[in-house]
Amino acid sequence: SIGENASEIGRSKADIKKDFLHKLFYHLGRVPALTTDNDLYTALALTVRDRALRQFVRSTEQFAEKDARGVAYFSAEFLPGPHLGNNLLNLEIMEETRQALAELDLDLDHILEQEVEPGLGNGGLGRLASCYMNSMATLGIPAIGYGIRYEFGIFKQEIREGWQSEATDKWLHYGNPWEVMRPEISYEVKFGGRTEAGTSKEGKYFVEWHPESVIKGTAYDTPILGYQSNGIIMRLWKAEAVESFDFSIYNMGDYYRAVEKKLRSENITKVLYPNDENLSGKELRLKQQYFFVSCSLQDMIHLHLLQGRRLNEFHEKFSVQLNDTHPSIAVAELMRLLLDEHDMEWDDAWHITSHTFAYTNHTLLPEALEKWSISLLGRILPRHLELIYEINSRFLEELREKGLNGEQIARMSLIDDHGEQAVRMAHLATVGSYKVNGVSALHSRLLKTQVLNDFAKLWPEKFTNVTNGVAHRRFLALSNPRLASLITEKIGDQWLTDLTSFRELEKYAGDPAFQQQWRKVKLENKKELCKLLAERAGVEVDPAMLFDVQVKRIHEYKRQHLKVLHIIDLYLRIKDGKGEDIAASAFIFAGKAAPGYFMAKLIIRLITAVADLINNDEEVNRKLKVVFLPNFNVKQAQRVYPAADLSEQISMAGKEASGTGNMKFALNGALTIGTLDGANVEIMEEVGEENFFLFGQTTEEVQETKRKGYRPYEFYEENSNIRRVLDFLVSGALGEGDPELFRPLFNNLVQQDQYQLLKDFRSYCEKKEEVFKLWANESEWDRRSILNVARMGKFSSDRSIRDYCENIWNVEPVRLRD
Ligand code: 26R
Repeated sequence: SIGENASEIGRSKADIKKDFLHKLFYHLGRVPALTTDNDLYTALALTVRDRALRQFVRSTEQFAEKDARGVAYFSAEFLPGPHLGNNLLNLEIMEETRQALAELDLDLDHILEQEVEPGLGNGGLGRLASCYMNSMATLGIPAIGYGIRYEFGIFKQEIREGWQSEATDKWLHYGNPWEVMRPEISYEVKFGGRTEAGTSKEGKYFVEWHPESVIKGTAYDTPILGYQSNGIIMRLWKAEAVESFDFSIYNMGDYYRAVEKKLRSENITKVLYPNDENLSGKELRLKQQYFFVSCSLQDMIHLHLLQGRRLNEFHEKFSVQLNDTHPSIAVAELMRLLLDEHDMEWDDAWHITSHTFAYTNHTLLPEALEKWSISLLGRILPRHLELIYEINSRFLEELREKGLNGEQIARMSLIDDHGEQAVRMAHLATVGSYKVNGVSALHSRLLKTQVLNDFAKLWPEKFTNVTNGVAHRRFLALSNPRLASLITEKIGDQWLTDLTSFRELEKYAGDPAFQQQWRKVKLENKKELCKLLAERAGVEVDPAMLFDVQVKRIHEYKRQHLKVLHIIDLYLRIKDGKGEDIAASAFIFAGKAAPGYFMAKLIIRLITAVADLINNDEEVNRKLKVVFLPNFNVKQAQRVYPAADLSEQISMAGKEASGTGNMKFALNGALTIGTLDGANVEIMEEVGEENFFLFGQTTEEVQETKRKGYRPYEFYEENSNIRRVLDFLVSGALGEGDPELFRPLFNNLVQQDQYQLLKDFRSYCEKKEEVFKLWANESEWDRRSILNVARMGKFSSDRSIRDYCENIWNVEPVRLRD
């Protein structure tokens, strides 16, 4: 086999050094005197990529040998973060590499810094996909991740005069050493045009699709390693024109038109849509979704047939996980491929399709539930619209037979008839899947009792939960090496493959010597973050302060402004000379706002305005600092979580599907202040109520408040604290003295307050008092911090993937030989 015969790639210091120099000279053609930092990075990346690809080839051979059932993870977003460090960790050659470079007078950390990460996702959902890739590889799951190779990922955030501004993310500018282009793995994808039905000579009904245009998708593979040996690939599709333009055309006009056509084709994978949780029905986005789904399904069918299998058993060999509804057009596309391109009958095709897909829902927010208008679908994907109508009419007929009434049937229809007719993609995904899951216990419950209630009543066995998890190797072993080695000294290193073994730390929670070491690690991490804060935000922070951190996409439901209102409250108290009980705190924020989301951008402006005010006020700035760290991404995240004392998870209950940052913070020893939302509920369950700062209304209370008619203005009138803080927003004290700057926020809070900030404000402030009190008691704080970490076992993405294997995929891990 290739894997076994491929020339051995060594793991020793000498091997790595030799290969690195080889890449530098012969791959990059560099003489030592002219070598740049990017050359060094690229040479090392290529050295490591060889080893990663070897693991991938070996794993693939063994999966094939076992004829194992596999998983295709369909995701419009992946946020892998920097590859180099993670791959060194997973290959267990970090130290050898460090030494090899040191012998060449090179510093590994400096080289690691050079990597530009692929920002091919918005936030939680994309990062989750990448955590799952690492865990699937680690556990030996035959898996492939399919997605889109965006030329421009999530925008780069800069702060200009306090406002967010967006710059394009040119992540491919210096090349991408991790990917392997596969020009021979490419598929054609059709768009537009019309369909034509006919009957063959044998009397068989068929439909032909005469598209307006055809675009080619080419595969780019990136190896993703698991811990100790196994590797899988993330296969991303890039769009190109079908024929590179026709050189036989001598007419200049046609020549340019041919070039134009090529450029238009490549548009499809140009840029990631930066809208988190808000849909605008963009044609190009629909094209992106269909493009990657079609390439991926064609690729799977090709592989399946190549292995000599029959299409009838497609669903026995593959499970396709739909990461939210973004790839849900796959339901119609697989039907099309089976019916129109592989001559199957409807019932057989539907059996295969509805036993292939499983759908994960990641949000309950109505504005984030995808809908595509019938007119747009009909124009771009005419055949799919027909198929969706057919799926729907059969589905509704089934409901009628079951005796459901007209109202129920209209609610469940794949077509929304209110206003402009549109296809409800969550309904299509639910009908076309054999399993549907939410991403935390609470979210899955709400999914069943609210958003998809009718479906859950119809098919109770279809619905399940898989609580999210995080790649603890990246978010602890790699990013917090000090804490990782302190823990390993105490309990050994089996936690790298079994996070539940952290339980053994519990017995040291009260040990003063251990607490002291624990505290020292946190302090060192905070000192490092301080350097970053000074460099990127221009704010000097004392590492002894309480680091109170909220990092996540900026959204009203996540309530970054709740934290800001509290900071203003503290500021006013200090100004009144009543701040003795306030712990010296650094309030750190980071996160991107969708470029068209006015309120979110105004919240960023509010944070920078409050930061300016407080950081420059001598009376206050020894007690409080406020920092907005620009351009939060995976690389920054890895420096933030290890340095946090307090994790802010303060969304309105019922709105945050899970959260995964909450897990990363707690894993690194932060205590959480949070609501009973998403996975916070389960985190609190695991760590114990007494080790968690809980505040705010429950989901049921939120709904009750709304039902009774919530009048936020009453809080403004009746609570003098709230009034003082809100009035301050429009007093002219913030943001260049313009009292109108934050008026929209003020109005929104006193008039609507859709996310009930004012209702939860008092409870939040009271909890903060408890936080400050506990902070004064160092050893008790440390004890709770240790207990939090000790009880995080459940939140490894290894556990999530095991859950998917058991409850959804019915896939067995393959024990791999090296
Ligand atoms: C339709 C389009 C506008 C769109 C909607 C939503 C594009 C992107 C998203 C991203 C959303 C679904 C997302 O990232 N959701 C987050 O998923 C995480 C992983 O499950 C959760 O932890 C988190 O609570 C949830 O907000």
